[in-house]
Amino acid sequence: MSAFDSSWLDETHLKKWPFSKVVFEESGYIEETLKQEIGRIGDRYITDDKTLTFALTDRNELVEDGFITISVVDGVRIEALNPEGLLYGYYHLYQASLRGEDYHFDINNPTNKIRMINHWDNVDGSIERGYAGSSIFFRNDMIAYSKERVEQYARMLASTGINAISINNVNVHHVESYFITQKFLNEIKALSDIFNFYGIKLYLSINYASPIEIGGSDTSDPLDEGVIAFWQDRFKEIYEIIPNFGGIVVKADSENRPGPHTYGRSHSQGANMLAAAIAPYGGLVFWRCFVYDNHQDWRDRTTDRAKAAYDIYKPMDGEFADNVVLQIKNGPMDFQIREATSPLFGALRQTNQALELQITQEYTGQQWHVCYLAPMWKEIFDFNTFAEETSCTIQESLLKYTKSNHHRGAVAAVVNIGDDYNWTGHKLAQVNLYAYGRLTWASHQLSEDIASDWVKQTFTLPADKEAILLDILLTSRETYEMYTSPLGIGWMVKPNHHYGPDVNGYEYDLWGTYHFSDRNGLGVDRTVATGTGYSRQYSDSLFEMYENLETCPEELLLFFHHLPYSYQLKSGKSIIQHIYSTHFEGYERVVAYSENWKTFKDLVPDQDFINIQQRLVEQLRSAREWRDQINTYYYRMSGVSDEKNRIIYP
Ligand code: GCV
Repeated sequence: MSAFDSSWLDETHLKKWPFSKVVFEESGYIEETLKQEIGRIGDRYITDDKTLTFALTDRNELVEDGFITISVVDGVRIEALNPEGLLYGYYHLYQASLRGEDYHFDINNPTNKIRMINHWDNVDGSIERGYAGSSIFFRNDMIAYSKERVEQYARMLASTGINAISINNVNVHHVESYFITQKFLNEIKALSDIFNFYGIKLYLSINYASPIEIGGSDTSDPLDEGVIAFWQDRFKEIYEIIPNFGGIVVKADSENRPGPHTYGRSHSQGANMLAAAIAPYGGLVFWRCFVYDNHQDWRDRTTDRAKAAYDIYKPMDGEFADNVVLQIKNGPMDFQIREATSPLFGALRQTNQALELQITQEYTGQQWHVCYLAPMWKEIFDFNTFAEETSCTIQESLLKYTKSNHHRGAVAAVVNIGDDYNWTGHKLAQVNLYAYGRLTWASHQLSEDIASDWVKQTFTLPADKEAILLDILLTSRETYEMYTSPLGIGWMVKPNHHYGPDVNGYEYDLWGTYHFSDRNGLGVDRTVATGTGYSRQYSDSLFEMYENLETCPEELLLFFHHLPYSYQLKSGKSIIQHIYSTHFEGYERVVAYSENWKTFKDLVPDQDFINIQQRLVEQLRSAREWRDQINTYYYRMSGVSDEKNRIIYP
């Protein structure tokens, strides 16, 4: 048996596979991949003597990577514009077979062109914000991996439509700075080949200060000729070794990382220099917008971290080169369980942009808590930015407001896998990786359907148990939100590692993540009228909605307003009562999850049963801690008792 599980692709779950014959009319390089994939199924599961045909086509109803499945007399034809499309078509059919579903004969085009995974893996084998063991690529300052494992990973990604991967942390330390040199490039090429086999392009995160760190220069000024020559040389060599290298991901001037600001240069100057050097090879520069002052003074109520990215990048709209993609986190703070969406979406009109999501559960329970993230991601994709006062969702803005059509639609996410047997630490966290791929392909799919597909492909359960598991997944995000920080205020986590409650952990720190609780109330006033003015970064209708207490969505009330504990919510409850009730109820929900899971014994493999059970024990312990610390803190602050007299420790 392998040291890792075969995830949602396990062929032993096959309910039917009617194809005894496969015909490749024309399928390009992917023919080898398809043969290998079909070879895994072998003859064991064949139920009929139908033919599966693969053919490249020039149908104009298809876009790149899209596919069409057609019912024909002797079986099924899959057609696509490009080889990768055939692979996606195959996985579509194969996964339907795993679920025992009838094939839908339809056209399936992806919405986004670049569907990317970002690793935060370090070459010593550790993973920044990783909760599922060590890196599957690196160990002891070397590239070291199991080929079988990386192949299985590439399959998993390709089966959901992922077509791009960056393999190292955006915080690029000393040894990793050499990834772009002969020292590592041949080994990286071998990794790249594994991913290419599944239609996935490899990218690297680079150190902006590489000319100094590894090039013997005394500057990384983007306008310096030596610096320009350094990068030209690097890209020349990279592309000689890895001809279809995807490009680079850059974290610059962010959380103490070096960047163009050091030299008084703008981010467009910094990014465009790299873009010019990589352009001859068709490479892309993913430039992250997670830039803010991380040396704030809590005494100063005018500086607002949430405002930083818009203040920096909006004035540069239109200045970035055609092959630069600005990578923007979904919210203006940092992957909280609830925060507003970044005002850059809809505001940038002439800039290629990518939405950045976080699959790894840094602030959402670190893969000890079950937290199905698809419902949150759907809200983000579907969020109406009201750009130009017309309806325009974030997903639409990714397609509409670009500099170059070539890169229309890009989404990236920080992945949640490591070398744990089940990839994600918590077996149920696999669903987040699966759902990310599915939503990045087409965000109109329902969270329920995606979760249900994952459950069906992963376990074999009777209908009533399937419904229970689905209910756990679908309510889990709300549950987590209930027992952690209230009404969009976020944070309140223990500093540095970000796990577990610590109401004031960051309150007097320099990271700009405050809640300003006092004896009267709590929340961050981001209004124009009396606060930091952040609300003005949105289009007019959103600005008015957030600015105004009556129309501000309640789940974000404390993200935008500082309010008294007595403030009455639409439910009729005061804020303080809402805090108490959600914390008690959230905890009770976890009690129910644990009780329900006990009934899954013998219905799922022992290893999975025990894994999930142990995680639920920890989730329960942690949820209790959250409940009691938050409730006690606000009881002490406000002096108000719980209306229902539940236990709050004084
Ligand atoms: C890779 C947050 C995380 C950091 C991460 C950073 C980023 O601050 O806590 O670990 O660094 O985001 O996205 O660059």
